[in-house]
Amino acid sequence: MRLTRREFVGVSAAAGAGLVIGPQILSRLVRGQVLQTPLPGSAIPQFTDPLPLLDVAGGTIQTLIAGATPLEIHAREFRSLMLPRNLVLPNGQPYGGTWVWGYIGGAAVPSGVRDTYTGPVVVGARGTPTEVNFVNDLGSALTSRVRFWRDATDQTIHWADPLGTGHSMDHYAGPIPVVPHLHGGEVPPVLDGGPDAWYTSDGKYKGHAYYTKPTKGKKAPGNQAIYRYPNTQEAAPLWFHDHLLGATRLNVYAGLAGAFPLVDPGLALPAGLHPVGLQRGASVDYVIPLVIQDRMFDTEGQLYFPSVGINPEHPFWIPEFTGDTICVNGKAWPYLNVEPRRYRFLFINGSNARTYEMFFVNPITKLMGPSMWQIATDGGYLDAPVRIDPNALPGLTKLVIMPGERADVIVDFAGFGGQTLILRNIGRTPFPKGPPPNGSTLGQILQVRVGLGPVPDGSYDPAGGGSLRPPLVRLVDPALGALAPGLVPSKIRQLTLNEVMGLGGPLEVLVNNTHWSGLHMMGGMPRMDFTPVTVGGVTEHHSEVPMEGDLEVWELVNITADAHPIHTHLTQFQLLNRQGFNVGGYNAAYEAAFPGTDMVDPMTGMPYPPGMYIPGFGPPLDYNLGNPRALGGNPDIVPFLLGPPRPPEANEAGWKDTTIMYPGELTRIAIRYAPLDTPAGMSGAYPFDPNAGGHGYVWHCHIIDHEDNEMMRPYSVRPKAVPRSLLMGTHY
Ligand SMILES: [Cu+2]
Repeated sequence: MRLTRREFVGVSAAAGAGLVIGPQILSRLVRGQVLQTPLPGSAIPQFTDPLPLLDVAGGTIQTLIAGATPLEIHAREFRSLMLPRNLVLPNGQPYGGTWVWGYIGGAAVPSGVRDTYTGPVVVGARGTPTEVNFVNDLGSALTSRVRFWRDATDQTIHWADPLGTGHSMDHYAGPIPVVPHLHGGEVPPVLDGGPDAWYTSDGKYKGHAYYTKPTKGKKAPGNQAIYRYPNTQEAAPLWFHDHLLGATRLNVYAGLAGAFPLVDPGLALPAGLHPVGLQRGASVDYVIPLVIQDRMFDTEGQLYFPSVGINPEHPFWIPEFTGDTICVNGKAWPYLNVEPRRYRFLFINGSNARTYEMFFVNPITKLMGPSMWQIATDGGYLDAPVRIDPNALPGLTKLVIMPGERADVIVDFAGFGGQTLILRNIGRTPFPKGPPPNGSTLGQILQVRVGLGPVPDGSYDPAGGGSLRPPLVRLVDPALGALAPGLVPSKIRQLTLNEVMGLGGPLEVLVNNTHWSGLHMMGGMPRMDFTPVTVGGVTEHHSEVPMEGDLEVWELVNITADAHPIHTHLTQFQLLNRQGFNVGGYNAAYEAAFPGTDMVDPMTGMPYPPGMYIPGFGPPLDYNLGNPRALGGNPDIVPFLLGPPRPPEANEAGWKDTTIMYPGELTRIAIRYAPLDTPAGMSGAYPFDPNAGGHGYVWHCHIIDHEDNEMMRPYSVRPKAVPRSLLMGTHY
């Protein structure tokens, strides 16, 4: 296929209109860099190439069945066919693939163009630790052919800064740093792959929280980290992705993401349900991952990332990346051939900032369906399948996932033989109040071509009722939206989600109005109500320091205009409820509580008077004593609550590690710092020290552009004095 002249003119006009020559672009031109011209998503042909499937199912996504043998996974740079393979570019050249970064299992250097960068999919088994040597073979930002990466780095935000240049206004041009994080994993803190555990491709530079399992006797190369995941938790659709401090948005955008479905050999699933798919007689129908990521491309078919910042303080960081092209498993608008029977899909929202609100529809007849049956959330199987039926108004009609969330879903295409369906997206951007997506581009995710039938199907039928598993541990009664009977939280924390405005728009985004450092402002004074924690010679000031085994209730007050997917490391939580509040009234009380300070307001040049919001001050009151009802240092939300609490949706009533916090609402979660299968009412302890090496974890917004610019806090767990079966330096 070839772009028509009209499309090409459209591309050029759009690119010209969007091009604002700011000083940063001029400086790039001075350095002789090539300016990228965007290729509008509307110019990319749709549904021409098949969706990449697992290689065990005949597809191209590398699948690694993890056993006792250690794995080696390399982060590499290569070309991947993200756009239609027969595309002719506006310059008349045939499309030859898009330069990306991806994880590839094995030591062999791949040659040629790959079908996808998604993966690998590592199937881990509960009870058998998975040891992975993550090797960084990405080279240097100076010579990388992933052009957008260097041009979008912003060294003015709190980032890894391997070369120690401070808050340089230039782009980063050194060896590329990475750090892999197992999202949803119940792992020791030194294996968490947190933002400060990064290491560069040349092996010379490391973050202060870097860790690798000791290699007996021989010196390990510096460009790798060996993580031995304990796999002690219940079966769950985990995934892994890069988590580099201040540049996760760029490393993930370049392609560093895979899946880690953890299966439980000891869990008896219903007949016809296989740990990694559906069982049909003697054969296994493997799960079809759907890693959904919006992207932008340039006229040469390369990844494009807007990098003209909106505030002079951060010349290249943009508050939220949302692209104009939908990619699934690394392909722009792919199609999938199915038979008219059941399939199992693992949805992973791997996008930077876009929320998807999805259902199947026949675009010709406009009839909606089939239903989706969700069988697992982020942290594992639900007690029973939950139907998401687009025709069931006012019931649960759409699958809504924000960045970081997963949904394990069964869809039955029986009765749809011969039809061509679309997986449609109506998620607004920003979510949930922005404009809806264009129906012909961002409103479409995947085309599903259903073959003629009927065909026999002996696989597990979620419509048949019955339970999926022994009842999961309930910290929450989801029907009531209340704590399970008899449970009393050790602590209640009431924390805020804040957006700090600059002259040109959002300047940074915060949790509890607190920077990562816990200092009042960068380079400022520590708060006396926070706990200093030193790791690798660097001191952070933690405000959330839960006791191992404790059940806490966190109430997150979203006083921003948009929804945020809040993610906790180490432990999953259960959603208690959501409740509206009088935003104007609460904001007034919140602002009034700020004490004033000698620090100068950059907007006015004057010190902040009492009663004025101070960005990055932390909470206005003392964290421990300021609000007698709840920790957190914020005025009590209770007088401002509106209406009754809303229980979680049926498909949220399981373990979650990432959940949607809507604007103007208080979202309450029940979170316990213990293995998830610890019975309710019991305290519990991890088989590893959750404070091993003195390290902590993080909790943050999973809009990656937000987490990269301060919407993330380090936290640490006070461990119990109990013997551990897994020891640092020995078992991991
Ligand atoms: Cu956010």
